[in-house]
Amino acid sequence: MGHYKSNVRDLEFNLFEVFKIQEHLGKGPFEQADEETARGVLSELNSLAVGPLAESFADADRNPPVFDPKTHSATLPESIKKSYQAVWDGEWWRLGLPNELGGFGIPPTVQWAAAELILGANPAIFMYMAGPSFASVVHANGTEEQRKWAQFMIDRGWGATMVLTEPDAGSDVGAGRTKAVLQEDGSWHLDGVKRFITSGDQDITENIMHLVLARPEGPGIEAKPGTKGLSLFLVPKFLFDPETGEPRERNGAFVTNVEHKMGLKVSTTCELTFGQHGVPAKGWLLGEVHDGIAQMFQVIEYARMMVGTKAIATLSTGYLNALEYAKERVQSADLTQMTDKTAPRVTITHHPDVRRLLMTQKAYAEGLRAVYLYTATFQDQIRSGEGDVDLAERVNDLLLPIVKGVGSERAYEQLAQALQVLGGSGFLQDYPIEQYIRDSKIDSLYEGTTAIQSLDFFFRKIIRDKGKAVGYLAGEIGKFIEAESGNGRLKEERALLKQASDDVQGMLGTMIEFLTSAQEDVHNLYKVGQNTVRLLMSTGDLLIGWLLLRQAEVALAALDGEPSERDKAFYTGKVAVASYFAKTVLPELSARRKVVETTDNALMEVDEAAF
Ligand code: ST9
Ligand code: FAD
Repeated sequence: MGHYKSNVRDLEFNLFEVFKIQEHLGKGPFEQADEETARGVLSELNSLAVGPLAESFADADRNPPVFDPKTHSATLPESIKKSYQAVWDGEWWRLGLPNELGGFGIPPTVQWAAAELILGANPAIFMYMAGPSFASVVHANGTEEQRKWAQFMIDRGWGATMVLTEPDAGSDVGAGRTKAVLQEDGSWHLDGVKRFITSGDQDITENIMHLVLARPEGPGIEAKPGTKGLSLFLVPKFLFDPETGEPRERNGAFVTNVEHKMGLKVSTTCELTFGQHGVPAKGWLLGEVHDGIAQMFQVIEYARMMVGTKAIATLSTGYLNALEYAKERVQSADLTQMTDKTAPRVTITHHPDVRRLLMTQKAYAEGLRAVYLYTATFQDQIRSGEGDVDLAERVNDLLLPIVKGVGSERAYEQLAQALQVLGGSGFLQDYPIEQYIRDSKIDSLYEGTTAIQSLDFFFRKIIRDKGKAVGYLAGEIGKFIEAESGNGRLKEERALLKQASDDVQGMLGTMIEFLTSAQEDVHNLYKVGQNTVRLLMSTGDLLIGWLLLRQAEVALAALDGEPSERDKAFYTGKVAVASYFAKTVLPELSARRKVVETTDNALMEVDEAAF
């Protein structure tokens, strides 16, 4: 058996029993897909994920890509190339494509469930497959000629990158200085150095299309500061025949370093230098508009969802690996017999603390899976155009920083607990968890750090949205609290959920007061800034608590029927984990609310030297 332990049962439970996506299948843009197709996709991809994709996971970590500075090229280990080929040959990259570009007509919910399987087995493979997905952004924003290029990217299986970051422009993308100078033939010459570019070079695709943010310069072009002065340029690694896409001479975008990293080693992270090696770096403005940051956010939104799903996928396999170990590891006597030195030794699942560790991991792994799939239900709605699409877009936007920010933070935290279950063995490379921890740390950093997610959540997704999306969510949670279903067995949990919902609304109310009072004293903004991550994480816990309880309600109804023995255990686990989370995690929100309400600016007044 490979390292990857998937959880298709839970994916299908969410899709078909909780969110009931089958009601929207077989019509509109999802005409080609029915429930059987969706289940078939997950089943086939699962075989690939636990087999050929997982196979290269450890090897590619121990034998990372090799960079040759003379040729500016990165060579990947053979093992990952084999895995990549397996998923490519199965045409799984079509899953993420719109129908008009050759997609399968599968809704985003099923796409993300499928993505979890690849991301959990070997996340770098998913990232190397960016070409077709990024091509759909080129297609949506490009000129007629560029739409043809998008088709080359798909048909010829090119790689693709998103190129924002510079040494002095990380979170602050608007500080970027790379420039693009307009040429007489309408193309642009780029000049500058970008860093940390994922998949910046590799030797698995014939060409790479870099999507680059740069400052345009030319007659009549107004220079604007910050992100609004950036445009998006298409910069291929090799120039190509405009009719056939056949690669020609090398373009002047050269990889000048590949970073040595803590984890996710097989995914190349590159310094990319434009126009500084004697060959101009030719680029083409995407579309006709100077709207680079908005265009790039079409890629970023997808990538943020991807990063959150990656983190959650890794937590899930980490938990399942820890669980398997705990069921077999015999150590110590049962606590009730601790004074009897001759008492039989038991498996560690008997110890209350190991149960605490495992149940908390289960809660976050399954609760966060429900969060990302719930988010994807709004993407389904946006795609199908059913109902209030404007609201669906707002709710999707609100939930993205939770999927990405909370998903990545909780996954890393809980993976450390998964390792703890294995004791000293967890520290060894004989087990996959140490690599999971190294590979998942990046998720709270790239695609906007957690702090950036939290600022986006509060200022853009709540305040600028005038509370529409957050109001909708609060209403949905409120409806669940008021409802009676669950055989009256979820009464105590509903009361705990109500308190948690009040606490999050209390935190938000206080932060809005801080924001309002900043009109009199601008320093009150610091009180907001001290609490945005706290609000993001607390809203995440509230959503997890709510969705786990919704699952428990479905599970209780199923238990009233005649489930199989296996399903009985599954549904019983659903009720147990929801109740555990409501009783042990949700009450913590009251303390966090108090922290928000009593925030002063003492922290900001501490002299730097005193830290
Ligand atoms: C990175 C890459 O880290 C990591 C790995 C990527 C790997 C990709 C692989 C993908 C794989 C795909 C494979 C598919 C395979 C399929 C197989 C299927 C089975 N939402 O607030 P303002 C826009 S990349 C939307 O003033 P500042 C908006 O246009 C590096 N738009 O910002 C706005 O204008 P307006 C990632 C947003 O103060 C404009 O920006 N780096 C949003 O100027 C200005 O907004 C980062 O993420 C939003 N949430 O700049 C940077 N926010 O207001 C992090 C802004 O008029 N830093 N816009 O609408 C930030 O996000 C900053 O907040 C900032 C601030 C740069 C936006
Ligand atoms: P900084 O922005 O310097 O942040 C340092 C710390 O300060 C963080 O804790 C941050 O949260 C905090 N901070 C910064 N500003 C604020 C603020 N306003 N409020 C509160 N806290 C703040 N970039 C690309 O363009 N394309 C890629 O493909 C890509 N892939 C990557 C792959 C890897 C492995 C890595 C490590 C990075 C990658 N990046 C990529 C870059 C990545 O997106 C940035 O590293 C990230 O956005 C953070 O920027 P930074 O590293 O400069 O950190």
